[in-house]
Amino acid sequence: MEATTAGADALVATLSHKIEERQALLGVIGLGYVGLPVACRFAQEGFQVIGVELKEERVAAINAGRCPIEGDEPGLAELLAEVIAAGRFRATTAYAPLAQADVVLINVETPVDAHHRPHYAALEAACRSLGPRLRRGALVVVESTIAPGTMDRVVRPLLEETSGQRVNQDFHLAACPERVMPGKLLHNLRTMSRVVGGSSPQATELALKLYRCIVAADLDATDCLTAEIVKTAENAYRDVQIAFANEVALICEAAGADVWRVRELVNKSPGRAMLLPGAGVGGHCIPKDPWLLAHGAGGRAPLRLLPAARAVNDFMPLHMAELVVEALAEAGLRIEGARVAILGYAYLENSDDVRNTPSEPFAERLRELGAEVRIHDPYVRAYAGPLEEVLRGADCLALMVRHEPYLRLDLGTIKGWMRTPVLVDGRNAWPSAPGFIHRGIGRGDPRALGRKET
Ligand code: SAJ
Repeated sequence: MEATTAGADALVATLSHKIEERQALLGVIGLGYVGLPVACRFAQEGFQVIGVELKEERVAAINAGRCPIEGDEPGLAELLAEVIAAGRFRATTAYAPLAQADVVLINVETPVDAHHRPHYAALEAACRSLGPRLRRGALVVVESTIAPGTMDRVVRPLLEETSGQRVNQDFHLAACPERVMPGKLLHNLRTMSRVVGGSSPQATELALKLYRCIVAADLDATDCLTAEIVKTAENAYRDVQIAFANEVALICEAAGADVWRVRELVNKSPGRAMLLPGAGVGGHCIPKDPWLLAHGAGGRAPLRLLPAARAVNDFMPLHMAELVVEALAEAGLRIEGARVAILGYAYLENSDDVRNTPSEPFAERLRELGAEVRIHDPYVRAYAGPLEEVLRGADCLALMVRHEPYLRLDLGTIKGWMRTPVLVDGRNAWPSAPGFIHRGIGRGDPRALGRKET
C-alpha cells in the first residue's frame, strides 16, 4: 500500500508540474457551446488540446478553423481560427488520442427525460469510451451539469470499471460545473467564478491549478457533491424566482392591477429583486436543472417548491393562449380559424437558441384550439423571413421574445398589415398599444374587474 501511495504522490507531482508548465495534454470530450470555448481558451494559454466530438461535420468545421456555433459569440470565431492555425487545437471523432491526455474535460449533454429523470446516455458513453484509454495519473473533470451524487454513483464507478484503475490512487476526479450563457461564452468563462469540487484534496488542488490558467475570477474549492448541488441549486433558485414573478403577474391580471408597476415598487423594498414575469421559461439550463437537483435527494426529501415552480413557469405559454382567446373574443372572433402571428421563437431575446423554447408549447396549444399559426423570428433561420408576410392578414400578434428589432417596430404600420388589430404582449414590450385590443402578461384590466363583479 505504501508503494502505491508513494507512486500516486509522484504521479500527482508530475501532473501538477505539467499543468504549471502548460505541457499537460488536454482532452475535451464534447465540443458544444461549453466544450468548444473551453478548448480554445486552454489552447490560447499554451496547452495542446485534442477535442473529441461525435458530429463529423462539426469536427470538420473546427479543423478548418470555422466556428460551428451560430449566434453572436464575441471573439470565439477569431480565437478558434487562431488556435487551429497555431496547431494547438484539433478535433477528432476518435477517442484513441485521449490515451495520451493528462487531463480530460467532459462536456456532454445531460438532459432530463419526459419523467424529469436524468438522461445520462451521453455521459455514460463518454466514460465508457474514455476508461480503457485513461492515462494513469490523469485528471478527469466533468463540466456538464449533473444531479447531486452523479460523480460518485455514475462517473467514478464507470471510469474505475472500464479502466481497471482506482480513483484517488491511479487517476483523479473533479466536478467543475460550467457557468456559460449564450452570447457571452468567452466572457463568462473568464470572468465568472467557478466551483471546483475534487474527489480528494489532491484532485481539487490539481483542478484549481488547471482552471487558474483560464479563469480570472474566484475558484471556490470544495468536494464533488457540493459542486453538483451548487450548480443545480443556482439555476433552480432562478426558476423559483421567475415562477414567483409569474404567479404575481397572474394575480395582478385577476385583480385588475399592473404587475410591472407592482414589480417596480416591490423592488424598492430592501432585499427584494423580483424578476420579470413573462410568456415562459426556456433554455438549456433553467427548465432542467431543478429536476436534476431534485433527483439528488433520491426520493428522501419532500419536494414541493421546485415542482410547483416548474408547473407555474410551464403554464405561462398556455396562459398566453388563454389571453389570445380572450382578446379575439373581444374582437368578436373565435379562435377557430383565426390567424395568429407569433413574434419570437428563440428562448431568449437577441439569441438564435431555440432549446426548450416556450413558443413551441404556445404554438401547439393555439393549433389544438384551431388557430392558423404563423411564426417569425429574426434570429432563427427557419422563421427569419419578412415580418410583413407573417403579419399581413393576421387577427392577432402574440409577442413571445423581446428581440431588439421588435422593440423598434411602429405599431401603426403593423396595424395596417393586420386583418384584426389584436395584440397579446408576453414580454412587456408595449405598455400601451393605441388602436389595438391589447392584452399582456400581468396587465390586469380594472374595467374587466367591474364587469366580473356585476
Ligand atoms: N426569464 C424570465 N424572467 C426572467 C428571466 C428569465 O421569464 O426574469 C426567462 C427567459 O425569457 C428565458 C429563460 O427564463 O426563456 C431563461 O433565461 P435566463 O436569463 O436564465 O438565461 P439562461 O437560460 O441562458 O440562463 C443562464 C444560466 N447560467 C448558467 O447556467 C451558467 C443562469 O443561471 C444565469 O442566471 C443566466 O444565464 C444569466 O443571466 O447569466
